[in-house]
Amino acid sequence: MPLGDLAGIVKFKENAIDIMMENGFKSGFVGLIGRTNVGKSTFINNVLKQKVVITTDKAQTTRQKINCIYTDSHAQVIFIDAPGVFKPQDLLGKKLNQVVFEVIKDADILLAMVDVWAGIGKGDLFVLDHIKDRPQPKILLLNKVDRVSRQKIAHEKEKICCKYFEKVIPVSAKTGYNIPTCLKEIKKRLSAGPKYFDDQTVTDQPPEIMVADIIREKLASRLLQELPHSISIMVDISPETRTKTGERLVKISAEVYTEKTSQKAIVIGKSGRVLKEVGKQARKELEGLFGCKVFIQLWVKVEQNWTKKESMLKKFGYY
Ligand SMILES: Nc1nc2c(ncn2[C@@H]2O[C@H](COP(=O)(O)OP(=O)(O)OP(=O)(O)O)[C@@H](O)[C@H]2O)c(=O)[nH]1
Ligand SMILES: [Mg+2]
Repeated sequence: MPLGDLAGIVKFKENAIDIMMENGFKSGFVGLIGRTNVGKSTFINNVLKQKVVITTDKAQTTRQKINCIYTDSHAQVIFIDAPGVFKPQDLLGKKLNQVVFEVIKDADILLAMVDVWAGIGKGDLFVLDHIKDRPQPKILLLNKVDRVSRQKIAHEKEKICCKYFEKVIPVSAKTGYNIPTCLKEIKKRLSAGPKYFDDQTVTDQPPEIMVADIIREKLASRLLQELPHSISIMVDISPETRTKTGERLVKISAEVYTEKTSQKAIVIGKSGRVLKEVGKQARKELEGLFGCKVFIQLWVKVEQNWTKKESMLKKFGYY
């Protein structure tokens, strides 16, 4: 990081501490913890009222700890979107679970989430068991209540030892039901603290990760259950240029890695149809994100068994 930026951050933090002293400003890090697919990332997007993290109906969509920032005049809540806990089948799966345990250890408040529509299973109980003795304040969210009856919610709740949680809140991450209540309960439990990020910042993800995730999301929706787990994407963003007609243009080159040659063929699709459609959808969303024209080139590569290789996980940024 250039020294100029660093000095700016130090100065910014001093200012933030002044705000805290004057106004009783509160802030803190809230870890979202749960089995894969329960709706953690959907919940964060709804809290922030914009899409900040990707969501899919496939397992282990989230692959990094991602800070997502909610700010109002009284508080700043930094939600840590974590990977979902899942029985690991390979080194990638193990690594993602490790990330969850780091978040459980480091967050100021723990927000555990279960999916009452799918029902509480062994995976949920495993997660809840790991956080039950943690010293942080803990809130339990019963998600996807838009899809179930009151009786079903009560039935699922009985499977959980709720006494470890200061609050149990039925929510719908999709419709926004009870999200204001969640925010109120979280803010009550925050300590006085600085504004770590300015009011406009909603995430601290590098653009390369956001772009790679958006492409992975579009691809995952077109692939069958296990295949999205075998995909990793590396992105290069060129400095902004201009189109022939003078419009701002960002050029993106993305390498889509699969684990097997057979998977490469599926990702490309018949006559390149899958890849073409993924590129089109991703470009549309990225033009909204960057606020300018976007040109994407997608290259599909095979890296045999990368999910089982430490060196490859490092290359792809999972370490
Ligand atoms: N009906 C309904 N569907 C939801 C709700 N919340 C999430 N979903 C759906 O559940 C699926 C998984 O959502 P995600 O937000 O990606 O889940 P996640 O917990 O972040 O998953 P991982 O990143 O894999 O851990 C998506 O298809 C969402 O649209 C909800 O409240 N109601
Ligand atoms: Mg997620």
